[in-house]
Amino acid sequence: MKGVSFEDFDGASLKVGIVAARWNDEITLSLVEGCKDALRECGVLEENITGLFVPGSFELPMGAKHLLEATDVDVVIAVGCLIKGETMHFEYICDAVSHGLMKLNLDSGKPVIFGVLTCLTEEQAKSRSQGENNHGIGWGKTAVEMGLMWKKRLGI
Ligand code: CRM
Repeated sequence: MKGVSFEDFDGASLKVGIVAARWNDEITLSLVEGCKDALRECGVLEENITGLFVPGSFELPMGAKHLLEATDVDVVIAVGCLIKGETMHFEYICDAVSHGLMKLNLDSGKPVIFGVLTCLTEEQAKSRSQGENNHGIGWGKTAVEMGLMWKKRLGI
């Protein structure tokens, strides 16, 4: 299998936030479903999943920060899809979002999962957001692993 393998987690105690961009929403909605499928498989309760939409991927760090500060989530998954156009917009947003989300991880101390596809074509984005190759599944499991790690470190 390409990618990473995960243990069987018990996420029943976890509260998870998902912030998703509306740009390329056919892709991002499917990625969010992949995340939710994985969270459910790991035992995360439906009522412990909080969702928030923002306009585009550039807004994801601010949306994730809002979830961390205004709710009691243990971990946030930031979901977006950037598809390269004809200008430099793609490069600037990719750079800003990845740095913004990493900064939030380190500054807040809570895990923020990088659920952003950065694709050269729409076909690449589609193939990574559907079926068994839906990358949201891995991001959901990563959220549970990192959320449990964070709770264990705090002894809660
Ligand atoms: C995205 O998720 N967003 C895109 N955005 C929007 C951007 C942000 C605005 C306002 O702050 O800048 O919401 O995240 C884009 O503007 C573009 C256009 C790129 C271009 O070449 O014109 N693309 C995306 C995108 O692919 N994904």
